[in-house]
Amino acid sequence: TQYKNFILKIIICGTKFSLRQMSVLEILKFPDPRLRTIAKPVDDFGKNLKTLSQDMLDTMYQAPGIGLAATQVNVHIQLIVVDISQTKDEPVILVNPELELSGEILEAEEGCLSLPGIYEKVSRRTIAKVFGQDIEGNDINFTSEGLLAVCIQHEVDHLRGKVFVDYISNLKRSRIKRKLVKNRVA
Ligand code: GNR
Ligand code: NI
Repeated sequence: TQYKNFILKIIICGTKFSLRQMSVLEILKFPDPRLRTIAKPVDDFGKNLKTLSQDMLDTMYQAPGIGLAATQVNVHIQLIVVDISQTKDEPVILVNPELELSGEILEAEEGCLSLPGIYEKVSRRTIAKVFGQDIEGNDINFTSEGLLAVCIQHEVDHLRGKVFVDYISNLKRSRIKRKLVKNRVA
Protein backbone atom coordinates (compact mmCIF):
# COMPACT_ATOMS: atom_id res chain seq x y z
CA THR A 1 0.00 0.00 0.00
CA GLN A 2 0.92 3.67 -0.20
CA TYR A 3 1.31 3.85 3.57
CA LYS A 4 3.81 0.99 3.53
CA ASN A 5 5.79 2.74 0.78
CA PHE A 6 5.88 5.91 2.85
CA ILE A 7 7.32 4.09 5.87
CA LEU A 8 9.85 2.34 3.63
CA LYS A 9 10.92 5.73 2.24
CA ILE A 10 11.50 7.08 5.74
CA ILE A 11 13.63 4.07 6.63
CA ILE A 12 15.66 4.32 3.42
CA CYS A 13 16.11 8.07 3.95
CA GLY A 14 17.27 7.58 7.52
CA THR A 15 19.75 4.92 6.44
CA LYS A 16 21.11 7.08 3.65
CA PHE A 17 21.87 10.01 5.96
CA SER A 18 23.41 7.93 8.73
CA LEU A 19 25.60 5.86 6.42
CA ARG A 20 28.59 8.26 6.25
CA GLN A 21 31.72 6.63 7.59
CA MET A 22 33.13 8.51 10.59
CA SER A 23 36.88 9.00 10.11
CA VAL A 24 39.28 10.14 12.81
CA LEU A 25 42.61 11.15 11.28
CA GLU A 26 46.03 11.01 12.92
CA ILE A 27 47.22 14.37 14.28
CA LEU A 28 50.90 15.29 13.82
CA LYS A 29 52.65 16.05 17.11
CA PHE A 30 55.21 18.80 17.73
CA PRO A 31 58.16 18.83 16.93
CA ASP A 32 57.22 16.93 13.75
CA PRO A 33 58.88 18.92 10.91
CA ARG A 34 55.77 18.43 8.73
CA LEU A 35 54.00 20.95 11.01
CA ARG A 36 56.36 23.54 9.41
CA THR A 37 54.94 23.02 5.90
CA ILE A 38 53.36 26.08 4.25
CA ALA A 39 49.85 25.14 3.06
CA LYS A 40 48.90 25.74 -0.58
CA PRO A 41 45.72 27.57 -1.60
CA VAL A 42 42.70 25.38 -2.42
CA ASP A 43 41.42 25.63 -6.00
CA ASP A 44 39.46 22.36 -6.29
CA PHE A 45 36.16 22.52 -4.39
CA GLY A 46 35.19 18.98 -5.29
CA LYS A 47 34.19 15.87 -3.36
CA ASN A 48 37.65 15.24 -1.87
CA LEU A 49 37.61 18.63 -0.13
CA LYS A 50 34.17 17.90 1.37
CA THR A 51 35.29 14.46 2.59
CA LEU A 52 38.47 15.88 4.12
CA SER A 53 36.64 18.69 5.94
CA GLN A 54 34.11 16.19 7.37
CA ASP A 55 36.96 13.91 8.49
CA MET A 56 38.68 16.92 10.08
CA LEU A 57 35.46 17.79 11.96
CA ASP A 58 35.21 14.15 13.18
CA THR A 59 38.85 14.33 14.30
CA MET A 60 38.38 17.68 16.05
CA TYR A 61 35.20 16.62 17.91
CA GLN A 62 36.70 13.29 18.94
CA ALA A 63 39.93 14.86 20.29
CA PRO A 64 38.13 17.03 21.57
CA GLY A 65 39.23 20.43 20.29
CA ILE A 66 37.73 23.74 19.15
CA GLY A 67 39.69 23.97 15.90
CA LEU A 68 41.85 21.97 13.50
CA ALA A 69 44.02 22.93 10.53
CA ALA A 70 44.63 20.56 7.58
CA THR A 71 48.38 20.90 8.32
CA GLN A 72 47.82 18.98 11.58
CA VAL A 73 46.49 15.96 9.67
CA ASN A 74 49.39 16.17 7.20
CA VAL A 75 47.38 17.67 4.33
CA HIS A 76 49.06 20.87 3.25
CA ILE A 77 46.19 22.91 1.85
CA GLN A 78 44.57 26.08 3.23
CA LEU A 79 41.63 24.49 5.06
CA ILE A 80 40.60 24.92 8.70
CA VAL A 81 37.61 23.79 10.75
CA VAL A 82 36.39 25.46 13.94
CA ASP A 83 33.58 24.95 16.47
CA ILE A 84 33.67 27.03 19.66
CA SER A 85 30.05 26.24 20.64
CA GLN A 86 29.37 24.44 23.96
CA THR A 87 26.97 22.10 22.16
CA LYS A 88 29.52 21.15 19.46
CA ASP A 89 26.95 21.61 16.73
CA GLU A 90 28.16 24.82 15.07
CA PRO A 91 30.91 23.68 12.71
CA VAL A 92 32.64 26.33 10.62
CA ILE A 93 34.70 25.32 7.58
CA LEU A 94 37.03 27.98 6.18
CA VAL A 95 38.97 27.69 2.94
CA ASN A 96 41.87 29.98 1.96
CA PRO A 97 41.44 32.17 5.07
CA GLU A 98 43.17 35.57 5.18
CA LEU A 99 43.06 37.73 8.30
CA GLU A 100 42.95 41.44 8.96
CA LEU A 101 43.76 41.92 12.65
CA SER A 102 42.72 44.86 14.82
CA GLY A 103 41.75 45.77 18.37
CA GLU A 104 43.75 45.43 21.56
CA ILE A 105 46.49 42.92 22.30
CA LEU A 106 45.25 40.40 24.87
CA GLU A 107 47.09 37.54 26.55
CA ALA A 108 45.19 34.25 26.83
CA GLU A 109 46.08 30.64 27.55
CA GLU A 110 46.20 28.37 24.51
CA GLY A 111 46.47 24.65 23.94
CA CYS A 112 47.01 22.66 20.77
CA LEU A 113 46.11 19.13 19.68
CA SER A 114 49.65 18.88 18.26
CA LEU A 115 51.10 19.63 21.73
CA PRO A 116 48.97 17.51 24.09
CA GLY A 117 49.03 18.67 27.71
CA ILE A 118 50.88 21.92 26.98
CA TYR A 119 49.18 25.21 27.86
CA GLU A 120 50.89 28.61 27.53
CA LYS A 121 49.83 32.24 27.44
CA VAL A 122 49.91 33.85 23.99
CA SER A 123 49.34 37.53 23.14
CA ARG A 124 47.07 38.13 20.15
CA ARG A 125 44.88 40.87 18.68
CA THR A 126 41.28 40.71 19.91
CA ILE A 127 39.56 41.23 16.53
CA ALA A 128 40.14 39.25 13.34
CA LYS A 129 38.33 40.04 10.11
CA VAL A 130 38.27 36.84 8.06
CA PHE A 131 38.26 36.69 4.24
CA GLY A 132 38.07 33.41 2.37
CA GLN A 133 35.76 30.85 0.85
CA ASP A 134 33.22 28.36 2.20
CA ILE A 135 33.22 24.67 1.27
CA GLU A 136 31.39 25.41 -2.01
CA GLY A 137 33.94 28.04 -3.04
CA ASN A 138 31.68 31.04 -2.35
CA ASP A 139 33.53 34.13 -1.07
CA ILE A 140 32.83 34.87 2.57
CA ASN A 141 33.97 37.48 5.07
CA PHE A 142 33.04 38.10 8.68
CA THR A 143 34.45 39.68 11.80
CA SER A 144 35.44 37.49 14.75
CA GLU A 145 36.34 38.38 18.33
CA GLY A 146 36.86 36.65 21.66
CA LEU A 147 37.65 32.93 21.60
CA LEU A 148 36.67 32.62 17.92
CA ALA A 149 39.26 35.27 16.94
CA VAL A 150 41.93 33.51 19.04
CA CYS A 151 41.09 30.13 17.54
CA ILE A 152 41.06 31.35 13.93
CA GLN A 153 44.44 33.09 14.40
CA HIS A 154 45.83 29.86 15.93
CA GLU A 155 44.54 27.79 12.95
CA VAL A 156 45.78 30.21 10.29
CA ASP A 157 49.21 30.09 12.00
CA HIS A 158 49.22 26.28 11.43
CA LEU A 159 48.62 26.86 7.68
CA ARG A 160 51.71 29.12 7.69
CA GLY A 161 53.78 26.43 9.44
CA LYS A 162 53.59 28.14 12.82
CA VAL A 163 52.64 26.69 16.24
CA PHE A 164 51.70 28.66 19.37
CA VAL A 165 54.91 27.78 21.23
CA ASP A 166 56.81 29.81 18.59
CA TYR A 167 55.61 32.88 20.54
CA ILE A 168 57.20 31.84 23.86
CA SER A 169 60.90 31.85 24.89
CA ASN A 170 63.41 29.48 23.26
CA LEU A 171 64.20 27.99 26.66
CA LYS A 172 60.54 27.18 27.41
CA ARG A 173 60.07 25.78 23.90
CA SER A 174 63.14 23.52 24.24
CA ARG A 175 61.77 22.16 27.51
CA ILE A 176 58.38 21.48 25.92
CA LYS A 177 60.06 19.78 22.97
CA ARG A 178 62.06 17.50 25.28
CA LYS A 179 58.95 16.66 27.31
CA LEU A 180 56.87 15.79 24.23
CA VAL A 181 59.64 13.70 22.65
CA LYS A 182 60.13 11.84 25.94
CA ASN A 183 56.40 11.15 26.35
CA ARG A 184 55.96 10.16 22.71
CA VAL A 185 54.24 6.84 22.09
CA ALA A 186 55.65 4.83 19.18
O1 GNR B 1 41.33 22.76 20.98
C1 GNR B 1 42.00 23.79 20.96
N1 GNR B 1 41.84 24.72 21.92
C2 GNR B 1 42.40 25.99 21.87
C3 GNR B 1 42.39 26.76 23.04
C4 GNR B 1 42.91 28.03 23.04
C5 GNR B 1 43.43 28.56 21.88
C6 GNR B 1 43.46 27.81 20.71
C7 GNR B 1 42.94 26.53 20.71
S1 GNR B 1 42.95 25.59 19.24
C8 GNR B 1 43.01 23.97 19.89
C9 GNR B 1 42.89 22.94 18.79
C10 GNR B 1 44.10 23.04 17.87
O2 GNR B 1 45.18 22.60 18.14
N2 GNR B 1 43.93 23.66 16.74
O3 GNR B 1 44.96 23.83 15.90
NI1 NI C 1 46.74 23.86 17.14
